[in-house]
Amino acid sequence: MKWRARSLAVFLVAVFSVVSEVARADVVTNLSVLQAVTRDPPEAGFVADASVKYPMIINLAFGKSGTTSLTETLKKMGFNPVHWYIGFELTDALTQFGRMDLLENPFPNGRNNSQGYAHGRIVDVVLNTIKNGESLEVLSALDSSTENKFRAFTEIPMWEWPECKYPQITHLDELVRLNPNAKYILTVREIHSHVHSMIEWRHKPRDMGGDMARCANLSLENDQIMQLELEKWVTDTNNQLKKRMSAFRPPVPLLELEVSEDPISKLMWHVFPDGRVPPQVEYEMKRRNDRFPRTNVNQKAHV
Ligand SMILES: *[C@@H]1O[C@H](CO)[C@@H](O)[C@H](O)[C@H]1NC(C)=O
Ligand SMILES: *[C@@H]1O[C@H](CO)[C@@H](O)[C@H](O)[C@H]1NC(C)=O
Ligand SMILES: CC(=O)N[C@H]1CO[C@H](CO)[C@@H](O)[C@@H]1O
Repeated sequence: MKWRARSLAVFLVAVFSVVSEVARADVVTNLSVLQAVTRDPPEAGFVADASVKYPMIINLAFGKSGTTSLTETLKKMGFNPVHWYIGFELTDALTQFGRMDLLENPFPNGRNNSQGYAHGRIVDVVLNTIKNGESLEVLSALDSSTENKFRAFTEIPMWEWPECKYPQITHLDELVRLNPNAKYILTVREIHSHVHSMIEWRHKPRDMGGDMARCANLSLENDQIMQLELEKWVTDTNNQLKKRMSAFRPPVPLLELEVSEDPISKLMWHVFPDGRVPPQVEYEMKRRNDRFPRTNVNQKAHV
């Protein structure tokens, strides 16, 4: 906890210069009082600094793990995040600056829209950058107008059987190699409710649980069996992912984040380890009292 160490140091200097004759026992007493103050509010250790740039955040998790709460928060903080759907802003920017190639569907026999492009999924952009050996920073670098945009990727995988796309697992090595400065996170949720929520996600043309089970070669016999098999598959896959992340040399830090319980500051210490944050980040942490939004803001179908 660097920030606490820092406030301790500042306090000690103050105490010894102002009241140098103070007894050691007194310092200890007063230190504990001061620490109680600096811990509350929890974001007190962060310093707003307009010169701080937004690092890139990449979430390696599957959907329905709290990605909408995460997206809403990062949006307000100014990361201009991309959730699973790339939206008009990025589509327009890619078109305007001559990078329509990143919108192509790299999946053999993949479904295209009427213009011959993929369905506006960020997963295709991710796969295309990997194929080209490019960093996802290329999206921010399109033009000075996109400089501070598209700094977070909150949900990458897309299951649209027979298209099975989850590059954060299948192409993890390349993704990490091409994006060495990104801050990697894994949103997690209690596994039973996570998988249940995926299976409930049946809104044509998407069937998240069913398509995921097909892609992972699991049984589709009935929802109960699918639930159990998916729980095991998701658990195993995330465990393998964590093992692979810790095996990189130098190690690549991965933050597991439970948005229903963890404070926003847990994510922000990972993203801004020295505690200096863009002012909008500090403002949003305070405004939300350091909590991610808890209501399920994602009631609408992924269509
Ligand atoms: C979809 O478009 C890509 C190029 O973006 C092409 O290679 C592919 O064959 C097309 N798929 C179909 C089914 O037409
Ligand atoms: C499912 O089976 C296909 C065909 O054998 C294979 O290519 C694919 O990798 C399998 N998927 C998983 C997640 O194991
Ligand atoms: C330096 C300082 O503020 N010392 C105070 C620490 O707290 C005790 C009471 O707990 C005071 O008596 C000291 O003056």
